[in-house]
Amino acid sequence: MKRNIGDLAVFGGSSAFLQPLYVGRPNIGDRTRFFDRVNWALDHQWLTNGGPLAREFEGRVAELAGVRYCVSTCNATVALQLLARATDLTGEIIMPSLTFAATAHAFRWLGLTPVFCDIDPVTGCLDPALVEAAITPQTSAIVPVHLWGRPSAVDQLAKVAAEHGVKLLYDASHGLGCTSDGRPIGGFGQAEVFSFHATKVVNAFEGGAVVTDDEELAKRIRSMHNFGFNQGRVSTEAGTNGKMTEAAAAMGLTSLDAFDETVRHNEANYEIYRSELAGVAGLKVVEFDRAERNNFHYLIVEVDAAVTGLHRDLLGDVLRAENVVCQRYFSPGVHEMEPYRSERPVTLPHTERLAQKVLALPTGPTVSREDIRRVCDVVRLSVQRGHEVTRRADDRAKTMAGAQGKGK
Ligand code: T4K
Repeated sequence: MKRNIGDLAVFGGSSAFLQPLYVGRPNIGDRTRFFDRVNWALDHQWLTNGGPLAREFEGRVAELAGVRYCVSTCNATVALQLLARATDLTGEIIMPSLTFAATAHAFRWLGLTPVFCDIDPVTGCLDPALVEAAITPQTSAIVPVHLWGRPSAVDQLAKVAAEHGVKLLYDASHGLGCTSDGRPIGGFGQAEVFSFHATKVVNAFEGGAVVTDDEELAKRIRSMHNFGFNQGRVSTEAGTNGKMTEAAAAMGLTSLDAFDETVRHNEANYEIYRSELAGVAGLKVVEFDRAERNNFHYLIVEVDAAVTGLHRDLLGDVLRAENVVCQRYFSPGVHEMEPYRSERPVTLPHTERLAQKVLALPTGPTVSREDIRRVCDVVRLSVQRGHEVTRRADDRAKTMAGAQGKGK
């Protein structure tokens, strides 16, 4: 256990972990089942184009999401694009900025205009009143994100979308297995999109899905993700290739088999983080509504530099020196990245404030109770002695700059 600032690896102490402890380790499940499934696909020589494993995966995802239709895709970015095309979006798309760049890029890549809207500072999700104020005659859709699996204000957003006649399409990349008022994420708006990237709660190496209760929409997306072909393999409109392979579906199914176990482990990890970091002034562990189902996949802490004297970025440096590979999910906000900051500069006070504070810490089945205790030792020590850590880091930076100057 580290007791003094001098024990921190960033100041010359030994690292808390010999091997890197990552955020975003894949949830693989039983690899024998995975290889059995892949062997089955190889034996049957059916590797893609809506094969039996992809269809089974779709059925299981639809069931978990409580919807009638699921179309699996090669990733969530393409799933968002398929959805944009299949719902004939035009002009401006209102979305949050506190998200992964793909939410915006998916639409921008199609020539649509992401319009970033500020969030509710408590939930981190779109503020429906601000969404309403951002609607213009060019707006064709609202694309909220269920940030870290916490549900957006689905009922208020549905009301705004209906009143203004715009589509409501969710980026639910983080939301598999979560609920809003007991209703599963997946069934809100016209459709929702899941990601099954390697780093997600269920992984298919790379993968995504559009889920919906709208039969016509599902049919159009299924066709579009296979070059726009109809049953007779004649294209009825310009499509793309957005299909999920059988190998990806084999991984997705195996990861899904482990889903309940993964969530149980995540929840237990969450409780340990909360108790280890309880009462540390200026540090908050993200809260989930315990009346809802959550997947607890993202373990986010908020560091308030005004209270702790320690900026989130410096805490990140301290942790990385200890071999704890944390992530700034999601900072900076997408509106502060190119091309958006040049094309359409905007100020989003709540987003910018929260983006300065958030840090994702390691969780998931490969992270043990003991790992978390060691991570929390470092976090507690650094945050509680935040002013001192900052002073010492500044002094070290000045010394290094001086030494470099002399070396020239
Ligand atoms: N919308 C939202 C709200 C999203 O969060 C995302 C994806 C999307 C849309 C788009 O979905 P996809 O089109 O990707 O299906 C990672 C993922 O690449 C990205 O999919 C995910 N969001 C985002 C939150 O995280 P990076 O840039 O942070 O990835 P990277 O390579 O830096 O890895 C992150 C961590 O995961 C590291 O600690 C290493 C670890 N890792 C990663 C991989 C790939 C592993 O341990 N094993 C692995 O195989 O974006």
